[in-house]
Amino acid sequence: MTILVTGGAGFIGANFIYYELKAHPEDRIVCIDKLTYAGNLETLQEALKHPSFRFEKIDICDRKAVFALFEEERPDVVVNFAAESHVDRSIEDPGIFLTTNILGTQVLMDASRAYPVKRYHQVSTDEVYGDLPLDRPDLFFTEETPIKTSSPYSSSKAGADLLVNAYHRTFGLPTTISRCSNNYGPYQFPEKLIPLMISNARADKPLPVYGEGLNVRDWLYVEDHCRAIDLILRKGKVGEVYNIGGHNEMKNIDIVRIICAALHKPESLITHVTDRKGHDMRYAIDPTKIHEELGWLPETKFKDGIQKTIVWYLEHKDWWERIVSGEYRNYFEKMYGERLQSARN
Ligand code: TDX
Repeated sequence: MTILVTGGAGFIGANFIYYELKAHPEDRIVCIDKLTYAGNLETLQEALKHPSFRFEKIDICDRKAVFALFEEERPDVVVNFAAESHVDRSIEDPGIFLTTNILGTQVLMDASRAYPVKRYHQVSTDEVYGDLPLDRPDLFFTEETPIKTSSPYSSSKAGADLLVNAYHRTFGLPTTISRCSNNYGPYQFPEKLIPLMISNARADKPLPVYGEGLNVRDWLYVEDHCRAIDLILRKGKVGEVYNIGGHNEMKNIDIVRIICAALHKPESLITHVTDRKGHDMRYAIDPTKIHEELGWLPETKFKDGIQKTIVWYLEHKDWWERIVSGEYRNYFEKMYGERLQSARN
């Protein structure tokens, strides 16, 4: 079958492409990506050598280009990873989040109706459920937890999810949605917590921890997420939502300490900076449904996954050093310049 992967030059999309090429070499993968700051064609270098892989630089909001590609390729399955995904950027400038994440999803689903697909899968996030209090470790997000977003980013993802459900109910589009907890692993853009801390620690730069660093995230190795999506595509029930998470809750500050220790860097690099506006306290996924219905369980333990990730970043310095220059350097200055300045005073 032909799988159309959108946003495949980004972190999770690229990992998914490599997973599929290996697990299902009989399938054809067509990838479209706008190649924004977060999408790097270098990431797909190996995939581009593969005879059953095709890449096109297309923005999911470009209706004409998307429809032309559907006309040509007639994909059986669409997996939509394409999204603006960084919460801090959405606080600075919400507009592009609404355009890409909601209207882009609409374009893809319109094309999936015009050239009928067997499945349209929307890659969503646990952030659509809002956050949980730190003093209620018994609470988890289930698929029935009400949508209650905090940031422009999570609101845009929730908007897209609602639209996906509407297209299923109104037009009978065969949809599924997955909502995963925080991912980490190779090819993650170094604006996100783990790669940012690795690249800064390597360069003996301050490690900017928002507030006290007590916020909790539920970390999952990206390959486990890819395997879950693959299972949903092949065995999941149409019209359903599946939560994905590995019961691996950790405080931000503990993650940063682990990275310092692994890189033999002093904890004195840790710098507490102004907190994120509307900062979610805790995310925690209940993955019972995907476990019971599809037999999914995470395979990589955090202690192994974080080691693998650190080694990957050390061995792929060229990949992220090129990124941590140019546009990203300006971004870093804008987002952290004042925060670090006020932490020093
Ligand atoms: O410099 C930092 N300092 C810091 O303390 C950064 C970048 C982050 N943080 C904190 C904020 C969060 O509590 O670390 C935690 C993780 O931050 P991010 O890596 O930005 O991820 P998060 O905000 O949790 O959102 C992520 O998970 C859900 C992804 O970015 C989303 O795209 C995904 O949907």
